[in-house]
Amino acid sequence: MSRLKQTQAWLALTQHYEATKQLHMRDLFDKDPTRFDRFSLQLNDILYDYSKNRVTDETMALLLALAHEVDLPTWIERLFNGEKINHTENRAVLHTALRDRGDTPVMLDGVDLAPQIKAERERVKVLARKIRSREWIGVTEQAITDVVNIGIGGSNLGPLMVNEALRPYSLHDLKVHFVSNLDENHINGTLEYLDPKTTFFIIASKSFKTQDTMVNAETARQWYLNGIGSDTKLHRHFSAVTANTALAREFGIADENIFHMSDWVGGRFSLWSSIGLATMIAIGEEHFEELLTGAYKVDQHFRNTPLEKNIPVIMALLGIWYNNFFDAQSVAVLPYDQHLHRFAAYMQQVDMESNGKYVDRAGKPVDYSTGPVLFGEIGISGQHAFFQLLHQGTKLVPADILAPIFSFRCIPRHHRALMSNVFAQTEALMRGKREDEVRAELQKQGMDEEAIAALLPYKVFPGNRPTSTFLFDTLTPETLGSLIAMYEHKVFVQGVIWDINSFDQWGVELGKQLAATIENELGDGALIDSHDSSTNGLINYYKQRRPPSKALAKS
Ligand code: G6Q
Repeated sequence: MSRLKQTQAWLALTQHYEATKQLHMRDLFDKDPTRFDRFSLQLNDILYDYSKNRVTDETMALLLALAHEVDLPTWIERLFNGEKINHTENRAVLHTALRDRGDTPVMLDGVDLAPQIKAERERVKVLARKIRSREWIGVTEQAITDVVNIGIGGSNLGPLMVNEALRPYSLHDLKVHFVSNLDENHINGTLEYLDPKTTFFIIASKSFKTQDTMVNAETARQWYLNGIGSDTKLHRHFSAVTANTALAREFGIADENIFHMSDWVGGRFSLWSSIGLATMIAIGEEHFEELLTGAYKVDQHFRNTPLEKNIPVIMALLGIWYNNFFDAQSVAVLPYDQHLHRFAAYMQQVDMESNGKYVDRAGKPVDYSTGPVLFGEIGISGQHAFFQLLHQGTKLVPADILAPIFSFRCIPRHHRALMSNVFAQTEALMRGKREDEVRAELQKQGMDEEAIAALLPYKVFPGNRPTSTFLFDTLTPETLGSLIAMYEHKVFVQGVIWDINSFDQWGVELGKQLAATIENELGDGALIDSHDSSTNGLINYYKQRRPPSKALAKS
């Protein structure tokens, strides 16, 4: 049996689960008018209400005991101190260093990282400033009107989400686009409306080897060459963010336009690094700094606050409670702020790529469930789609709700109606609707008893469905930075408890490897038999339907 399952706290939690699993939150609230006060925390303008969770004081005490038993405080220090906790890649995990506002040096292998982080950020700022101020001119001496970030995964989802979230802070006459999909429709659909003379590309790839990004980058270069007729001023239109300077140079990018990424920043945690170039161009350096400040404030909170008042720790422990004791398989992230419409997609990567692991730090298969399936959508849209399952399905889906007190333009009618949904949903998910309540409602509508009896079971809601609510004033860069960092640290804490390495991604690497082999096999018309019958069958069907002349459309 794993060490985790033998900890005192785990054993106690197992018993506690059996003893309390039938408790209904409705009763817990009825009995304790102070529940909201006791189970909510505030950090700057973010209120975190976790009172609508299936926990008692004892549950929280046992979960906190578990965190202590796995030595969480030491792990937090290891993270911030740059220990190589990503042991399968022999790397430190220092995205926190990128947003450090303190004076204490951030040491890695005896070197203070702060000066190099500052210097690289300064280079990014200079470029962003020039493009924003129209000082940066293209091949025909015209200013840049469109910036296209070509990248995928960690080199796309974070900046894309942030750019969407902070749209009100963006310049209106400078558009920033994101291309990630290898499907040509993505890049074609984007470039179709752009002019090569006024378009600037960022090739964002830590490795500068990812097939998706490199194929799109080559298409972009060809589009530029076709439009301009030569490559003489290519350096005015192409930049790279990468840890692989040699390959960026080989691609033809000028040294002054190559921005460095370090190996101690994982792709999914890299939006704070030079990968933020597209964000800085969109929102400007001051707002980018505010984003970093928001994350830094959470870093400080996470590092220095006792576990019982520590928001990321509480988020993580609640996740463990549902995942490992209630056997919940998924979690939902539901922002009620349109600007956060890519938040769940980004968090899906942060969470699932980090904690979707089945072996522990010692390389042994775990005997407990690890990372959940994270999904999400704008809450108000979800209400008209999948909330049915949240309310009446047979699965327990703990949900996070995120909502602003003020939206940007704040048309009162919109915001009041929106927020009434936020409060109503969390209340309904928690309380449910009992048989007697449904009956009374139907009687009031004048329905006869026979019809009521037939309809009753369908209209009963069991309730007891957990939600945690984040209310923040307005989605400013600082607030966004804080929210992202809370989730990042939640994922880290869960990885510590599950004893897994949250910072590698061998599953992603596998995908890259497999596609490279098969791409070669698609290069000619010969039928193949090197795979299983399904893969052979699919490949050969494809080849027969699409003869080599078309299949070879690689150029
Ligand atoms: C993130 C992952 C992965 C990665 C992409 C793109 O943590 O490692 O999503 O970001 O595969 O990789 P490159 O930036 O190297 O192109």
